[in-house]
Amino acid sequence: MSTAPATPRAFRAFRALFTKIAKGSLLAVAGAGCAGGGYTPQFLAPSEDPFFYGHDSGAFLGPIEPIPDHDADGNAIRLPRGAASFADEVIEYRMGNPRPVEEGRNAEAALGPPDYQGGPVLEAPRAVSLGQGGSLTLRFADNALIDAEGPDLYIFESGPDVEASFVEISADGREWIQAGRAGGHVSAIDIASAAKPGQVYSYVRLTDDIAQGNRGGEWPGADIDAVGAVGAVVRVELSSEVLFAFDSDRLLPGGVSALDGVLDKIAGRSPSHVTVLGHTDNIGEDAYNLDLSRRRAESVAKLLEERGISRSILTATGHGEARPVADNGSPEGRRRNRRVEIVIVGGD
Ligand SMILES: [Ca+2]
Ligand SMILES: [Ca+2]
Repeated sequence: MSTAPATPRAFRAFRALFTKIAKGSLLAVAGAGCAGGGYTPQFLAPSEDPFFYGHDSGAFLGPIEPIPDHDADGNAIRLPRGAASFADEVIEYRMGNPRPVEEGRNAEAALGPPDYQGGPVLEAPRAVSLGQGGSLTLRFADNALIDAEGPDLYIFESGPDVEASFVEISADGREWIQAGRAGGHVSAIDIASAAKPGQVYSYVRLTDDIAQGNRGGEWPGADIDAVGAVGAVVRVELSSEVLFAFDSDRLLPGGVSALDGVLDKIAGRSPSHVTVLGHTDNIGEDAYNLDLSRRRAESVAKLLEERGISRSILTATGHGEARPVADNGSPEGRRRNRRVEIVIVGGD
């Protein structure tokens, strides 16, 4: 990333451009001279309209006119879930050595849509620097990563220095699979050779390629602005307290309405697959928790079937306490872990 400050004039020009984009008055942004030009998240963030992103040799061109898909040269990116396509949670940030400057250490800057605009950090940082050899683990919460036709994952690496990172993916945050190397700037990764067929991945880990040396000055290592998943996957997590009575697999009336709410959200789509996953906290016996989570997933799947989702595209699985998303050491963490996850694939 650049450490040279942008001139006030250049910055004003950038700002005028982004205001136009934010108002939706400018759909096509031309200009290879606009290196580091960006995109303002207000543009599409409230909706789930497909997200299009133009780039040219890594220089962001901003949102472009919608086209049906990324073209043969990969010059435009289509993310069917719009702003929801991007990673939502930081799981772990391990700063490499040398470390980046203070303002490059905010790992949350890698969440949500790309918003790096070039120039100095004026307010909140818009990218996080990994530091040489450092790593960043992110989770997709309201979406997920699957292997579909073509590229499945986009890594938005920012700044004038092109810095590569290794990409690993995981379904549970514990077992990791090498998925490739993101060359820097906007990189596409096709997880086809790494992914198991039909598997849904929730975690991505990026590790700066230490072999490339320190090319980033005060921002050593890859500078991550955003990580987007291409697949049209909707993930909903419902609290077990809302769905079921204590220790029971029988749906409460409130649970039925919560599930009807989920069905309303996907009305009109024709998903290719719906997976229901039950999870518990770590209180009690493993085997008991596994069985309870399975029975609960099955109850939810049954209701979905009653509501018209074909059994042939439904899978119900329980993971017991094996896939926590929060620390079981606190009541709040345990409450988050007691959940049913519904993963709806396809039908964008
Ligand atoms: Ca997301
Ligand atoms: Ca693929």
